[in-house]
Amino acid sequence: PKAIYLKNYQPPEYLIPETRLHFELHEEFALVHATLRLARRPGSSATSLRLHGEDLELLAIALNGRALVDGEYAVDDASLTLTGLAETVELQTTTRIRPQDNTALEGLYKSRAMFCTQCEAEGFRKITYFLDRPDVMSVFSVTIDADLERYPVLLSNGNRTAQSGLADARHRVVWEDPFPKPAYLFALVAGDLARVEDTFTTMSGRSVVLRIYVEEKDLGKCDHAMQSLKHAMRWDEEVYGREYDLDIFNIVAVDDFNMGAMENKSLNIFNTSCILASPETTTDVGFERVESIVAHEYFHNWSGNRVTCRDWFQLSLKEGFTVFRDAEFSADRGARDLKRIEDATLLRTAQFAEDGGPMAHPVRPDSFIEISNFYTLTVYEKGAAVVRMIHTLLGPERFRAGSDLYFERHDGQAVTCDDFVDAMQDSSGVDLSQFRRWYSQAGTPELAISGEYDADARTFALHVTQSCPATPGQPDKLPLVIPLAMGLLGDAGNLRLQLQGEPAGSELADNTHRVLEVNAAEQSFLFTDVPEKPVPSLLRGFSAPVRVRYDFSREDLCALMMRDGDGFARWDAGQQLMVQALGNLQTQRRDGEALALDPLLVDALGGLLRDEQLEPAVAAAMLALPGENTLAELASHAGGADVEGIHAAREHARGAIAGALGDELAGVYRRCRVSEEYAPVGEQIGRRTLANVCLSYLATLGEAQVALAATQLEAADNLTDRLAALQILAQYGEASQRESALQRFYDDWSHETLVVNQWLQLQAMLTVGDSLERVRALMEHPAFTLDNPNKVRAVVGAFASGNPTGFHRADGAGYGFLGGIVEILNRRNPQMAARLLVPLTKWRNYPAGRDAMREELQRLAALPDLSPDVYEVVSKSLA
Ligand code: HT7
Ligand code: ZN
Repeated sequence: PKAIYLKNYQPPEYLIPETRLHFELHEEFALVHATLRLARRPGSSATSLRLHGEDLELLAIALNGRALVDGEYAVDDASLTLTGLAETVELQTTTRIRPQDNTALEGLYKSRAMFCTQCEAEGFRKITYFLDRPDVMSVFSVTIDADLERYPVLLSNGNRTAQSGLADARHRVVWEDPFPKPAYLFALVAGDLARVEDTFTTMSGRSVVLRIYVEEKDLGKCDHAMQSLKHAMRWDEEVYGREYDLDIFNIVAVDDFNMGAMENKSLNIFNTSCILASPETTTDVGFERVESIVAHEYFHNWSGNRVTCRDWFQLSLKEGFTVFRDAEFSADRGARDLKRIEDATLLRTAQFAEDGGPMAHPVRPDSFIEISNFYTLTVYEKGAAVVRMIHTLLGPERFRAGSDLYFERHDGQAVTCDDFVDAMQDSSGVDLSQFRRWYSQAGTPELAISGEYDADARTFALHVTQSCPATPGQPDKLPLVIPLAMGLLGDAGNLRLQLQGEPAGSELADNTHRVLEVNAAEQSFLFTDVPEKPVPSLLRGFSAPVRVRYDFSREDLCALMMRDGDGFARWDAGQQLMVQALGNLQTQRRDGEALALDPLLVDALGGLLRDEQLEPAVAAAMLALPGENTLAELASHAGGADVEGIHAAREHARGAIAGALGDELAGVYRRCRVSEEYAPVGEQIGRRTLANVCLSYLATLGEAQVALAATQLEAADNLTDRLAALQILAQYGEASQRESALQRFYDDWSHETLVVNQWLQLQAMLTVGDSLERVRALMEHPAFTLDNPNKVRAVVGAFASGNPTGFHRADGAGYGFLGGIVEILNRRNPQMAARLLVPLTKWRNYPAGRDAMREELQRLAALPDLSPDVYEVVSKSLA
């Protein structure tokens, strides 16, 4: 497989202003009749054209109505080439495809009894010959013929313009989408589906029909998604001035889907796990995920569909911007600090690891072998953080003006990340030329900061040095523009700030908060009139995707944790204190000393538990220890992660905290367990989360406390409490208790696939006994199949990335197991195979497992017939 490069981008020689497709769906195959109006691009003089096409059987081909014969065109396994073309031509092809055999879930495939499509990024070429690139935008009309009884519902993009009966108990429906779109936004669905329907009146007074199609049995689980959709539509009008543009918006849920959802124009297709929600089958986190993914896909209608990407190197143009939009939507709907905590945790744990690993790439990659491998945390989450920094630097009003200009300038176009930044720069007058480096430079920047207080001069200086480690292909880095949100904490709270160079007594709305613009390798910021030696509160709200190093004392961290004015900074200080304490436990363990948890941390947590004013959700976040993967990521910079040591330290800390604060934990647990009708709303979610965090600490104390989990499991009326209790029983209960609770849960819920998947996942992450043995047994369970991505993620994915001690066991069997699954999926579902591989690519971070992990990658590298997806990940991670 060959890499392709951004620097080699060329516009297409021909455009396809109009596309007519006629599908004949049958049980063994489908026929696709395509009529394409091809028009030479103004400025091009080409007379030949290479169309993309894979896994297609070409049955007929005609140009301008004349059938072509052998020699007048050329076909290979990836393309169809035409020569001697006039300026405009009409190409007709008929291809036969086999959706029933399509296990890769790209293009047209079958999910259970229904046909559906997934065309992003390059799936359309598996449906028909086409210019399958996002800068070729076409107006589509689609005719679908299928058996009436099996497939009464036939859907595609746009408006339904005709329907009729056909011979042989078949029927036909025609859809026309007036908006030109790239092929990756094409969608088709055929099935026996039920639907819920609602309407939305847009800001200009148009009524839009909203429909969610699901299997009949799931009709009762669509309410939350429908409400989420309506909230998202209103929010986009209010915050961005963006109105929906068709009279109908459809969502379809499918069981077999490689990712979460897809924003096809007016026909979003969702993984059932991201759309269906009910208290019995969905946790609080699941409800929040449905809301944010429904919003994300809806927001793409403008940021992605009306204005799309010129090429796939620009993927973050739509994904970074849309993730930023959905994050702000969620923050507005719920608790802003908590959303920032979740997003920062994801970035720090997984994106920083990606940015420091062998697959590191800029937000706008320079090259790729397989684009499916670049739907990454860097493109999505770091890309969103980059857009957030523009928002911070410009402020909300100027950012909105930039967004308006972007949509006005580029509506109906396929554009680049630079076009987005240009619009922000042109509308605000803020020079963003240096800022653009965020798009081209990979790696996580580091800010080394020190503070210097001069009591006589009453000044406090912050000295900031920025650096960024080398990444593959980028040995040298340039300074970036980094907005550093901060404050100064004094004895009685946050101090008023006066920055040297600022007009004296500047009357800012919040005079205890500043955003410093760091833009050079070394810089100092001087605060004047500082009455006492302060503790700096740095990177408030996670204002940039960077690491900060500051030599805080434990007392400083405690002060920030208990008293800073910024919720995110309080949480962050607590996490740093925990990281230090857990690091000390690891050192004690390595040195064979008795383990002793930092009493300062225990005191601080006690203070949190006693603070009845603190919001439960915030208390829960502050009480939770950093995860094992977060600790491993941090340790990868200090000689490598000791998986066993991290696990042991965490378990010891949990026990020590529970031992010292048992009464407080039990009190808070009781206080939070209010009996009320379940609703996935902020206040209730906060109480449940806090109760379950307390329970997970208490369970380390022994049988009597584990019994609390058994009682909770019995009494729970919702999956959040049930699953939390089951997890605790299974992890801390005796073997017989574990097995009977797990079996009973399965017996109760075996009819609900999505609940069973969560049951599988919970077990794949248990650390008691032989985890790998358990995972192998789960794969033999009738509820498991390798053909369903949700099941594979629940068992194999959860084991490899959510069960570090099991996966990294000393004999290397975890690595061999993962490699074996990747080998099986390599051809069956290359996208899944490549994604599953990611934990193995981190081999340099684990001194103990390094050789065995690398050897497993080498074994895979030597296999014949590697898919480009797997080849790219394996070869880059070994380089
Ligand atoms: N834009 C969508 C991406 C997507 C995808 C990409 C590759 C393979 C399968 C896929 N399914 C969906 C999802 C989104 O970001 O909204
Ligand atoms: Zn997206």
